[in-house]
Amino acid sequence: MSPYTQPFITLLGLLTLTSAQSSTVNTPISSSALSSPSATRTVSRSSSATYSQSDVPTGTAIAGNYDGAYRPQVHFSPPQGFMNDPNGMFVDDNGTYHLYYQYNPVANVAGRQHWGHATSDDLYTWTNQPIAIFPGGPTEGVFSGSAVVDANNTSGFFPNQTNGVVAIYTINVSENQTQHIAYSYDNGYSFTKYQGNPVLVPGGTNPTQFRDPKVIWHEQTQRWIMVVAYPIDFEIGIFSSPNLIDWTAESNVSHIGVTGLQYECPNMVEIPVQGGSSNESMYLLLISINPGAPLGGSITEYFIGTFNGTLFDPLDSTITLNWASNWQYTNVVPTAGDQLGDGFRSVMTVPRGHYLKDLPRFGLSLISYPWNINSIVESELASNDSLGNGTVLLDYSNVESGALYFEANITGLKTSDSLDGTLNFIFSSSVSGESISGGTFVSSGDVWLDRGHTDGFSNPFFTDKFSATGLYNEDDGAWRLSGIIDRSIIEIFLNGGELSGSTVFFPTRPLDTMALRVSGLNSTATVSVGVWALKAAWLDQANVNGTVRGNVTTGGNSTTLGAMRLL
Ligand SMILES: *[C@@H]1O[C@H](CO)[C@@H](O)[C@H](O)[C@H]1NC(C)=O
Ligand SMILES: *[C@@H]1O[C@H](CO)[C@@H](O)[C@H](O)[C@H]1NC(C)=O
Ligand SMILES: *[C@@H]1O[C@H](CO)[C@@H](O)[C@H](O)[C@H]1NC(C)=O
Ligand SMILES: *[C@@H]1O[C@H](CO)[C@@H](O)[C@H](O)[C@H]1NC(C)=O
Ligand SMILES: *[C@@H]1O[C@H](CO)[C@@H](O)[C@H](O)[C@H]1NC(C)=O
Ligand SMILES: *[C@@H]1O[C@H](CO)[C@@H](O)[C@H](O)[C@H]1NC(C)=O
Ligand SMILES: *[C@@H]1O[C@H](CO)[C@@H](O)[C@H](O)[C@H]1NC(C)=O
Ligand SMILES: *[C@@H]1O[C@H](CO)[C@@H](O)[C@H](O)[C@H]1NC(C)=O
Ligand SMILES: *[C@@H]1O[C@H](CO)[C@@H](O)[C@H](O)[C@H]1NC(C)=O
Ligand SMILES: *[C@@H]1O[C@H](CO)[C@@H](O)[C@H](O)[C@H]1NC(C)=O
Ligand SMILES: *[C@@H]1O[C@H](CO)[C@@H](O)[C@H](O)[C@H]1NC(C)=O
Ligand SMILES: CC(=O)N[C@H]1CO[C@H](CO)[C@@H](O)[C@@H]1O
Repeated sequence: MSPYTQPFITLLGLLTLTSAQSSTVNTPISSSALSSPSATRTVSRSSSATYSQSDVPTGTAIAGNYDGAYRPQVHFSPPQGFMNDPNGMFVDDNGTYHLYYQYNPVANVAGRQHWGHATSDDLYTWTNQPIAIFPGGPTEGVFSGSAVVDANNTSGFFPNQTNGVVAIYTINVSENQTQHIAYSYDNGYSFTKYQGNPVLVPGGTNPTQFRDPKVIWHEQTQRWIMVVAYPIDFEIGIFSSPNLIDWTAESNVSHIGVTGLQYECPNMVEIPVQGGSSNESMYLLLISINPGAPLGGSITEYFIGTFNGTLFDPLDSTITLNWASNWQYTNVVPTAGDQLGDGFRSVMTVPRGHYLKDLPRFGLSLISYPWNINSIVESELASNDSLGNGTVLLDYSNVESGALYFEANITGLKTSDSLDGTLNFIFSSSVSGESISGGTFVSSGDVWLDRGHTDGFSNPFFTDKFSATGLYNEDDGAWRLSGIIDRSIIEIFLNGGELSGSTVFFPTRPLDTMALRVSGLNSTATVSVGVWALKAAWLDQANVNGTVRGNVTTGGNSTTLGAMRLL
């Protein structure tokens, strides 16, 4: 029985460039022998207590108002308070996806970190669950980590079941960061902390900088593998364990790629290669850097390699969810109102499917496309399969979600001589004229996004414009752009995800008009366009007051947030 754990990556950054910009760092993993930082298991027993502050509810989901102008309808955002990294996604044996996330339920800025929890059957429609992991005391933060299904009871925590879940996470105190585990008998809804925590403590000279463990099962060596960051040493530690409790240092990956100021949230996943021999797959090591990205702020970069040359049974496509924000301004974006409960902060991207593809010039590259987007489509708004040079104009003010998916394919292209013209889109407000625009120049391969014409937020780090360059592949004879816009976030994908970018934006009035224009195409080319309204996955769950209550079947604790105030 093989556990099906879903990898997560933490995306710090408004624009994820998953091909061109990262090609310079697209190098094989080089594992060097363990150098300075090291870690050992401690035998000291620390508190396994769960400390819940009086203003943080236990045993009940926090309700949220999902009816705001900035509330995305097919993207995950927390009921209230502040969210950052996704943590420990996995699928339980019921087929339900579990998302945990870095969550401060008591303020609209990062601070008192818990593991928030939500579940979904389709990754677009979410049910908020009670907070899953609480700190052990007032000075502790439960930082990022991951979760695995211990199907074989390697830990010994699960004598009677094959669906036991173990969460592995960082406990942050001002003196140090250590790795802890907690186990769940009920498919990941509630956790018991391990009595022998911590299971891994920092060595070296920076005890306060050792975090974000990501654990996978390594079939070939029949043991658990953890990647964990030594952020300011620019090292990723690789550890192994037979039981999730005792960890042995294996190797370090040092100073690869763009280092920024810190390495964070490493992730290692196995990923299929498209067009390779049927069982071919490789390992992908992802590292978030913060700040110091080429486009400003924080990004995730990836490295493709083998992990001792092993091949697994092919997995289903890798799916990731990403935090769509940026540490340089995430604590101040205008989605939260004055008081806790008026709004929320931070949004995850839509789920993305991934595979590796050998692209001309770039070589093996990570492809990212919106996963199963058709499952959340409500209706078709426009369709034209012979647009040529022309415009699709659309008033979508009556779409309840305010969320659209669109595709535009230019086909019939031949040699690079035939690459001419532009394909542009603009979403605007019929009231204020504010807009988000973007598009692609077919001849140069450039793709761009501009959020500068929205007036709801301004900040020196809130970059106006983004661009990247894709490459035409003659074998495809096509140039494709698709995207999702959802009230305050837009995600675009070039050529099925060879390049992708996500950006948040904050107009003072809702955007309600779409125009998609094609001009200057070669006469051999044709254009097909489709635009679809997406469901209001959150509002469909709301009561008459727009409140989404989450899982209310758990009973337990009825602490309410009525008296809470912004800290
Ligand atoms: C599994 O799904 C069924 C049907 O939705 C539900 O009744 C049951 O509570 C779920 N079990 C767990 C452990 O979540
Ligand atoms: C569980 O045991 C089976 C049989 O020994 C093995 O193939 C599999 O890799 C193990 N998986 C985990 C997660 O322990
Ligand atoms: C699970 O592990 C515990 C502790 O090692 C052991 O007592 C129990 O028998 C194991 N259960 C199974 C089903 O292997
Ligand atoms: C496992 O089952 C045994 C026998 O029914 C029971 O005594 C024990 O409490 C169970 N353990 C857990 C962790 O549920
Ligand atoms: C980390 O700091 C805590 C609180 O000050 C202390 O009790 C603990 O021993 C420290 N752990 C390590 C491994 O240094
Ligand atoms: C259109 O494309 C063809 C190649 O298919 C090329 O020979 C021709 O010059 C192009 N026309 C223009 C006006 O660029
Ligand atoms: C598009 O416009 C260009 C000139 O701007 C023209 O050469 C071309 O034939 C037109 N293409 C189509 C498909 O109508
Ligand atoms: C665009 O191309 C993709 C990939 O071939 C295809 O799946 C999709 O249906 C096309 N969309 C439109 C609107 O033609
Ligand atoms: C909606 O809000 C009104 C006014 O605050 C309140 O009386 C009513 O109980 C609420 N309805 C629900 C279903 O919460
Ligand atoms: C609510 O939580 C319980 C566990 O506490 C779980 O069994 C159940 O499936 C959840 N229901 C929904 C709708 O998520
Ligand atoms: C309910 O909350 C109180 C205060 O936070 C806590 O002491 C108690 O253990 C909780 N009960 C349950 C069942 O979670
Ligand atoms: C588990 C395993 O086979 N590890 C090997 C991975 O490759 C290095 C370098 O060849 C070996 O030293 C390890 O023993």
